[in-house]
Amino acid sequence: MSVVTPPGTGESESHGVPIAVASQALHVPMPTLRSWELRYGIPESDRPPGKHRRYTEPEMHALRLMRDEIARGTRASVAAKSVRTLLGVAGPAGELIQHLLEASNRLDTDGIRAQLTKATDVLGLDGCIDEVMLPAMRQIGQWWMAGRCDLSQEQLTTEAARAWLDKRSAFAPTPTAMNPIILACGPGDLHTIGLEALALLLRHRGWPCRVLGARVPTESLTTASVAAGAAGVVIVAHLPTGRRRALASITAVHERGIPVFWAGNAFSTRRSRAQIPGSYLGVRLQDAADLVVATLSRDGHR
Ligand code: B12
Repeated sequence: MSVVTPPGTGESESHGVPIAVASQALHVPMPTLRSWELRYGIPESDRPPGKHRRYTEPEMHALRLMRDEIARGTRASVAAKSVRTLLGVAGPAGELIQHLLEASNRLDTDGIRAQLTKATDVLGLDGCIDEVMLPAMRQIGQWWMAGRCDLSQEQLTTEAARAWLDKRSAFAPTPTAMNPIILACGPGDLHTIGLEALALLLRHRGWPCRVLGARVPTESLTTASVAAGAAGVVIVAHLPTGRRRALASITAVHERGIPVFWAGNAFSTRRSRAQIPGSYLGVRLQDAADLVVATLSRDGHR
């Protein structure tokens, strides 16, 4: 597993520091450090824990994250899960996610938006969305489930991300395609971020987009799609309970002869994707945007 290494702190050397030094540097008792490794695998190590254990800088980083999570009141088992999520992201994205989550913890909307802008500068727009924004949202979801953050923090973070997407969309390049792509949540679904993020990526690929947003009834979707002369329609459903109604929308759009694309956790299993007209967009938004563009361009919509 690759880890994010923060700027050197002088706490460790290249071969690592003994547990006593790690304990002193982190202000965490030695037995606690041993228990984190034994019970939760933080940090991950091939070596058996013992008195000759030495902590390298990436391992110190993992321990620092664990210490800070627990200090915020998270149970050790949940903290370990969060640390593993953060460390699973390689390169600068891990650090950007961490800073975004810190801004979220401070309820700092400007800070959240600033981290997204920074992520775009570092990773490009596609990278910002797939490697920073969505993983950060998943982490917030995990915290919310564990009772580690409340609904207001989740909502504030969501709204900050949506405002950032909206602002970026206003400055997207002039479209080069004629007919718009319509994007809508399934009739039962409120989860719009993936949809709004995809619209931004499509706009940056030259496509005009109309985002209809949350809980779009099947009839409204088909009426709007026909009226706008839609080149294609994207439907997203997160909740398995909303799958049936989303499927009705997909089928209705397909029956109007409009290319239809769909995504979301409601279609996460192979079985849930069987015998649905149109194209499944997968899980990475940049790949989804490329697939939509390739399909519509091939079909002569550009
Ligand atoms: C923000 C949020 C909300 C906000 C949404 C605001 C908004 N405008 O979007 C609000 C507060 C409204 C909300 C409400 C609810 N939510 Co909510 N929410 C979230 C949260 C934290 C982030 C959602 C998000 O944008 N994720 C980013 C997405 C894109 O990531 P992802 O889920 O991993 O998606 C992957 C794929 O599914 C796919 N994908 C998903 N969307 C798209 C879109 C496109 C275009 C493409 C190509 C791919 C794609 O690609 C992703 C990458 O791997 C998630 C946590 C999470 N893990 O995501 C919960 C989560 C989705 N919510 C959940 C639940 C249960 C609810 C509620 C039922 C809670 C309640 N009891 O009221 C309601 C349902 C309301 C409704 N009818 O839809 C569950 C869903 C569990 C399930 N599978 O059934 C989650 C997973 C949290 C959890 N762990 O329990 N939620």
